[in-house]
Amino acid sequence: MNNYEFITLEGIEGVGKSTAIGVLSQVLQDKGRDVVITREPGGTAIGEKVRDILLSTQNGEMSALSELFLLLAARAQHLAEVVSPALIAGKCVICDRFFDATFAYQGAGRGLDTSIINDATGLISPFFLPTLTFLLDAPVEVGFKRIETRAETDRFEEQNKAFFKRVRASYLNRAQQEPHRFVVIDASQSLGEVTHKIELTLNEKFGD
Ligand code: Z5A
Repeated sequence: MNNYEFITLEGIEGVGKSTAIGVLSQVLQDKGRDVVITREPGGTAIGEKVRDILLSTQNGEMSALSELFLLLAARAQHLAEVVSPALIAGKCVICDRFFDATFAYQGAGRGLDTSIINDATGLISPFFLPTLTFLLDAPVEVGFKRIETRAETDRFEEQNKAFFKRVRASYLNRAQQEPHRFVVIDASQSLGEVTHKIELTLNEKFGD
């Protein structure tokens, strides 16, 4: 049994992670938790600069390995500066994406071998692993539709449907491998239904 609370949200683009984080945070604060909301890549001044590099469409020539190491550099900083201190202080950390995204995007999406990702991830020795992961799952077409009106797309959003289908399949596979950690929510449902499912899960796991 873990004595810390580290909650992550995962899913392909447009499934509603940012929206769900607001709900999660409110429910947990109502339960008396001191909540820290953060994200990857990012969450620190250095990490946000790395995020800009990763997301910029100017960097189309970036190799999959460079992408991996930039993400991990941002994560090492994030763990040291934000996640670990908050968890040690007894706070509840809610993070928009974490290491599952690396296996889904850089592994299944970009085609990097899982052993490379495992080895590289091991180098930053994440002491704290997520205790609960919400996978907001929806068909790629649903995610694409929800973000189609955005004025600008980033370097990941420029990938085709086949890329995101591989990413989605990888997430579902990871959820199947670790059913005790993952809660899969059908994100193609209405916002009200998604919110309700999140609230039910939190009440079940953290008490009413
Ligand atoms: N990345 C990576 O490759 N490897 C890694 O290890 C990590 C990250 C950590 C940035 O992530 C990129 O980093 C990401 C993978 C890569 N790229 N992609 N794709 P990000 O999380 O910042 O980017 P994102 O996934 O593109 O976020 P997003 O597009 O903002 O999606 P979202 O947060 O899941 O969706 P949202 O903004 O909450 O909702 C989208 C719209 O849908 C919005 O108008 C909502 O009002 C609406 N919405 C939400 N839920 C519903 C429901 N249920 N019904 C109807 N409408 C809804």
